[in-house]
Amino acid sequence: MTKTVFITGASSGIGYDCAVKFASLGYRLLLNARRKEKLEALANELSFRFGVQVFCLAFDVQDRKAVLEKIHSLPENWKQIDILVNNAGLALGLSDLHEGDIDDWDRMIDTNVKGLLYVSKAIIPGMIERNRGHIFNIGSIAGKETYLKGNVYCATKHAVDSLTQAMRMELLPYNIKVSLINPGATNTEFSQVRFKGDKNKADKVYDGFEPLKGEDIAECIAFCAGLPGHVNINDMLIMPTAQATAGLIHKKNS
Ligand code: NDP
Ligand code: 8X3
Repeated sequence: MTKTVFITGASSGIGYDCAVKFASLGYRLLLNARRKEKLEALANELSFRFGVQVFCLAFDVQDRKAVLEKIHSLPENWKQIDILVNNAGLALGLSDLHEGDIDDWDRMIDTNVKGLLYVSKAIIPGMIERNRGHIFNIGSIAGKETYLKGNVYCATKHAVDSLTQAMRMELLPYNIKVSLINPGATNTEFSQVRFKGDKNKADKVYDGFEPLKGEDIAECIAFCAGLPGHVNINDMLIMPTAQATAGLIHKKNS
């Protein structure tokens, strides 16, 4: 039977490229993000290119009521989710804690941690019932290391690491795989969001070296998803060749 993958944050970047990759492999797609028009454009493109079924679920993962209502009211033939990619997330700002914007902290915590929890809570019971499933949580190098001025964003990604370990232990009796995927610098809309639309600042992040692309991460996730039933990748750290640690990037002309 055709497998169904649910991807949060599919309107851009890593989530978008995961949607393309899974569609190319013949999966049915449930796509989430807030920007409905972007999701719909992607859905049309993928069903046209790959002949796959796509269902769009536009909601904000921070909105607990919307998450539970939208997922619980999925049509019967879309309820069996085989793979969940918990990808929606963001960084806002880059500053010392004492100079940080509390609204930015709330949005990062509400999206990266609470959003991931709400979506997981809505989807895991079905996986338990069916005694199968695979959950991918998108962590980060920022969840393995803490870097200067990254305080709250790094804390949210450390929380994703911890929650992934918790899920893996709890879901062990139910044959559910749980994988943590940790990208290093990946050129998406991430830095534009972090710097609130300042394209110059965002572009500088990726100047002078070759960052990862969303497709690189999608490729790794698809590899993990395609392994035999008895094999799970618990934790994958994927870095640009030019990046050794969160803060150490070898840049030309620097
Ligand atoms: P993008 O900004 O390109 O994509 C983020 C996606 O998340 C968008 O589709 C956005 O859609 C969605 N999103 C954000 N907030 C919400 C929300 N509240 N509800 C639903 N969807 C939301 O960035 P990336 O692709 O780079 O980021 C994807 C994940 O990868 C994030 O968790 C990020 O932390 C992580 N990551 C990124 C790295 C990088 O260097 N880029 C490195 C390591 C990890 P919309 O705005 O339409 O809602
Ligand atoms: C995104 C990577 O290092 O810019 O998680 O925080 S980093």
